[in-house]
Amino acid sequence: MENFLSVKDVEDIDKLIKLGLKIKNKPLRYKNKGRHKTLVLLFFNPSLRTRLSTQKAGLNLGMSVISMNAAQGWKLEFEEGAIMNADKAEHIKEAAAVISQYADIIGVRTFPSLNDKAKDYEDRVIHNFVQYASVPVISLESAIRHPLQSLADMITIEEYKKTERPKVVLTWAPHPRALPQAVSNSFLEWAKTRPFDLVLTHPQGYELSEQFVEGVKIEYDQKKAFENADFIYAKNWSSYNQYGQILNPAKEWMIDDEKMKLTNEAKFMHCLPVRRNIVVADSVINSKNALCIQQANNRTFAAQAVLKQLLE
Ligand code: SN0
Repeated sequence: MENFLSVKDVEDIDKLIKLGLKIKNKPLRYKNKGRHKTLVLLFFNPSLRTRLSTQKAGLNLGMSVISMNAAQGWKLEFEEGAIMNADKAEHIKEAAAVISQYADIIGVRTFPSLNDKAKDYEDRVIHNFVQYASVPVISLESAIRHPLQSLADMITIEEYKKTERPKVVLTWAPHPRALPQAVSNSFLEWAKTRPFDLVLTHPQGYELSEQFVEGVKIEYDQKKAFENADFIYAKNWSSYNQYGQILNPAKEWMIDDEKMKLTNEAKFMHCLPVRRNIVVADSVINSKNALCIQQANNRTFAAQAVLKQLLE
């Protein structure tokens, strides 16, 4: 693996999931793998789980970890040929090259603008880091993907599945703010490669980008989608076609007990942070079938599996 930006960077997905589970079983198994190596994590946007779990993953491998809130420093210029006479103090070309002098691996977290679809879907911040850094780059969530979250989700499903081919449903859920499509895009991209009966359900107007939904079964009736499901993965996203907008609040799409009763005693999954009683009813997220905390725990082992492969 050269960089970790999406599932496409992974040579053997099954092997990476198994490695995550092996590490979970004994987190300090490779505790000297990263000795005298430095992991630099740059956050252009806030993070709780990604920051702490990736930091812990690096520490479990013996790495030194430096985290930086990049949004608080000066602004970086990404435009080729820019005349830099405004507020941007440094070009990505120098910044990525300089950080590479201190880091053996660079992690980058960035969110989309949700205004300019073409720019967001170019995923320029992360791709520019790859282009101008001289060390491997790992996505800590980019404008359009969140691969470490998805790997943790695949590890979690592997742990809790009761059949060889579980029915896995990604359902849109309501939210008061316009959110990125990154978690959902990535979830589909990873889930498609797994032996799942995969179903996507959302209200009309919340269709995701064709590059992520290609080959995925879409069911507009949420209740029908839930029938016999083994895993319900809930996530809000703003519209892709009417880019970044909340078209229809669709409050009736909240996940509640009545809908969960239609499933095959499904496990409930969410990447967190979650708005209780908007996205999901207390009774569902408080139940023994909710896996959110286990998902968050698996973030460490997902990051550790990826860092181990990058170190090699
Ligand atoms: C982010 C998102 O991409 O949807 C991070 C997910 C890992 N979610 C939020 O920012 C939620 C913020 C809120 O106000 O609830």
